[in-house]
Amino acid sequence: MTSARDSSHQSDIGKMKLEADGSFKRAASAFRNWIQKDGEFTAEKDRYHLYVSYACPWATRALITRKLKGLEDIIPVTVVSPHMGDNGWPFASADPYPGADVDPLYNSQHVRDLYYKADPNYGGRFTVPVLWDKKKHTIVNNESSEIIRIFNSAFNDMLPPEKASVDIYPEAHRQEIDSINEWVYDTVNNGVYKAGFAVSQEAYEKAVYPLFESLDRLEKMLTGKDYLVGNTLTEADIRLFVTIVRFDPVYVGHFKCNLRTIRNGYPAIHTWLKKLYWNNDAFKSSTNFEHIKVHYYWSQTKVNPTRVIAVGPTPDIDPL
Ligand SMILES: N[C@@H](CCC(=O)N[C@@H](CS)C(=O)NCC(=O)O)C(=O)O
Repeated sequence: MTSARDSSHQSDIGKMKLEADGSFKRAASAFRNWIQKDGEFTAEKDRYHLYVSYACPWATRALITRKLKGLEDIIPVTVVSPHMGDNGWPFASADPYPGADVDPLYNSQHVRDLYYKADPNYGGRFTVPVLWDKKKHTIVNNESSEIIRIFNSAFNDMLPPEKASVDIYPEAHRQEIDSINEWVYDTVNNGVYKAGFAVSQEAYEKAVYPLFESLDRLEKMLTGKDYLVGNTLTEADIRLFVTIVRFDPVYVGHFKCNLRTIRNGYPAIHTWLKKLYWNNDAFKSSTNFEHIKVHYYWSQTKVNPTRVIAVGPTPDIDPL
């Protein structure tokens, strides 16, 4: 169905449109359904499937939340190869990379095949994560910020009490979480991409200085604290973790975010990062440094045309 179609403008990051001033603007996700009682998509076992890349910070939000909530048996996961090329993200059948899986549902060769199955006229980008419905053969949602909120509550009736009660978006802290998410998304999560994808000095500097101002602000917030909000693990931590764990291995070099490193410049953020990673398996098991490094340095040929993968830093993350 998809082989004859030229979708390279939708999947080749090098053909991604930039703004007139050389800056990068991320497009909105297209599938935004919710899993809920009496809705089109209800909570069921053996109905949903999650497609991710270990390389992708947005997908890793979903992986971490799935583990924290104990959803492993309810929502199986499939991992793509980190070699995102001209046809987008490949499954292991198209690129047998260690740690990548074949698509167990349709034997798709690339993630774009799933998008076309969901909508033959789809015209957007073929991004991960994808939360898939096996019953309707379509995408429920491809926006990670919503997928993690779905995971947080939609399946609670089917979970044991100790997992149902895990709440990464507690009512009492919602306002604070939302307001942190807003500037962390703009200047940190997406800020590193804006710095890295900029093709003008001005666009780069407009991203990189606010990024480090936000890291300075986060450093103050995390001094003497294990979590960003209250005294509890929330989605604000999850959303920040996925960027910070990639920072020294990839963003410092590849995206030119090199005013400071986390390990040498931000002691409180560094301690927070190491505690989450080493003390909580949901974070460690969702982080694959090899997929991360290979993906960025290999796939983003506009930024790194030689595809040479930087070997450092060693270790990828310091011990506690
Ligand atoms: N807003 C989306 C963004 C997801 C996203 O951009 N994923 C990247 C990987 S890090 C991707 O799949 N890009 C493929 C492409 O743009 O062609 C989310 O948070 O779920």
